[in-house]
Amino acid sequence: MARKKISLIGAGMIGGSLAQLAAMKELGDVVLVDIAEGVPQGKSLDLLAARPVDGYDVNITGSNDYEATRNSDVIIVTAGLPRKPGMSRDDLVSTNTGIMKSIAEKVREFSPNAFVIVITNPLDAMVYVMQKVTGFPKNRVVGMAGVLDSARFRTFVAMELGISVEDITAMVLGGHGDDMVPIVRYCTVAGVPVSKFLSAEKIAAIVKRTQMAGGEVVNLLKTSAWVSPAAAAIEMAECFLKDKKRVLPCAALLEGEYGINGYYIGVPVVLGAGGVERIIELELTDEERGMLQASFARVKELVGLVKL
Ligand code: A3D
Repeated sequence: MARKKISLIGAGMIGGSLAQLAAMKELGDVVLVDIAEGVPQGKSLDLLAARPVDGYDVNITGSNDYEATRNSDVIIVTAGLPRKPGMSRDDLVSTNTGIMKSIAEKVREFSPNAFVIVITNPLDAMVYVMQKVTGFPKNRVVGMAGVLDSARFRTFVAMELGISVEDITAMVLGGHGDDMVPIVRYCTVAGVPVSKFLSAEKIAAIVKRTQMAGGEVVNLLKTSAWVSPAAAAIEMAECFLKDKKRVLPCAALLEGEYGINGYYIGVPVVLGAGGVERIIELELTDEERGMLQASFARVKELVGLVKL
């Protein structure tokens, strides 16, 4: 069986971590593409030299040319500018729209059958641009945010309780902004609602920290997180490549679900070989629905700034 091909557009901090994870998990051959000359080539050479030590047999190529990505099975896009301290995700819209548009044209030309995962911020707008410009069916273009936001929620609950992160499940919906919607009712500790373990005040504090977690890292590191976003996107790629059919919160194009039409926003989806195979419509309380609508209003505003 021929190896799968995973192309990473953007060989910066997240791109490098994606390459390492994809190679170590032997998901397929890895191609790193970036406009910065030498960077994708240098990162791939570094990773190639780790193979004998870590023991994995995939090819890793770095290039400034999209020819190297031809016929990719999976494309993960991180190209763009990261957020700097004090910079909102909105500031990034116009610059990253231009970048995303040029990449989408190359993706359509070189890998017309690929499953595309977008990470570049502002996420809900950038994944929208990718789908519009490629014209790919909605099941093949998805945004990574909810897996990371939920992982952050799970991390903070686990830290508070001193219980394994593996036993905490969480579901963060909505746009990837400070008004994202962690659904507390669906957060469990080995299947038991988290409200049986933590006070309402503690939970509220964890919700707030989750919503601001991206900014917390930016303030500390002066740039955005890269290890956890990469891990989250690789989990999504793995679902597609291995047809796992896992239920993960992802930015998916809604066509009436949750009362939203024609926009990408974070919702639970089934991810398998068909990409986004199904969108799961959870029953929400009035309060949760209100939070989702508020988050959607922000997404709509961001997408309104997109000029294609
Ligand atoms: P960074 O290390 O700057 O890497 C971005 C790379 O993109 C750089 O190497 C650039 O040279 C490259 N690039 C710029 N323009 C192009 C182009 N036209 N074609 C190809 N490559 C190009 O950033 P990063 O890896 O830390 O972050 C990447 C993106 O992910 C940013 O937009 C972040 O805001 C975003 N991000 C999203 C999340 C989510 O949860 C959605 C989390 C963390 C970061």
